[in-house]
Amino acid sequence: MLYTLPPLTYGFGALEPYIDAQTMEIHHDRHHQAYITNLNAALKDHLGLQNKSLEEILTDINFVPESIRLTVRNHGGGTYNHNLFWQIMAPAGKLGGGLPVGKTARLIKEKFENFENFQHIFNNTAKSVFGSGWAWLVINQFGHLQVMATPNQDCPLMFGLKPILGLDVWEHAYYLQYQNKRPDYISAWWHVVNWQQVEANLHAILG
Ligand code: MN3
Repeated sequence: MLYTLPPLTYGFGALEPYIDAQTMEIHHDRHHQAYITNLNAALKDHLGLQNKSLEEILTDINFVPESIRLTVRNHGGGTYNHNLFWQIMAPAGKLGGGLPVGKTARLIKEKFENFENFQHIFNNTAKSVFGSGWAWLVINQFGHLQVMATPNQDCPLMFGLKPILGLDVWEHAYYLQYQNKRPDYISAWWHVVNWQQVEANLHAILG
C-alpha cells in the first residue's frame, strides 16, 4: 500500500452544524478511500512513480505513462485534494472560522483589497463550477495569490499553481444536508476554515 487514508484530526460530527457527520463519514471513509485505493492500483507496477511524492507526480502529470495518466489525474488528484481539504477545516469557534491570519491576511488584502472582496470572488468561483470540481486559493508562479476553479479532481499543481485552501463542490460534499443549495454550503463552510493551517500552507511554499 503506497498511500493510506489519513485520519481526520477531529470527529465526523465536529464540523456541525455546518457540515453534517454523515456527510463527513461517507466523504472521508468511502470517497477519499476510493481515490486512494484506485491510485495505489494504478501505481502498482510503476516503481519509478512510487519513488516520487504525490506532489511531484501531479506537478509532472504529463510525464506519467499514458496508460495510467487519466487514472492518476483523477484518483491522484482526488487523494491530494482531499488530504488538503480535511486539513484546512476545523471545528467552528475553535480553530475554524474567523479571519485570515499573518501573511495570508496581508497578501489577501494586497491582492483583493479586503477579506469580503476575496470571499465574494471565491464564492462566485465555487458557485460557478459546472458539475463537479473545486474552488481554490493558490499561489502562482510569481508568488501571488490567485482564486481559481478546477473541474473533476484536477489539482492546481497540474497547472503549475500551489493550493493553500480548497473547497470541494462535488455534490457528495454537501448533498445530504444542502441538497441542490450549493451556495448555502459555500456560505456555511467559511465557519470551519482553519486559517492557521492555511497560513502554515502558505509558509511551506513562500517560506
Ligand atoms: Mn470530495
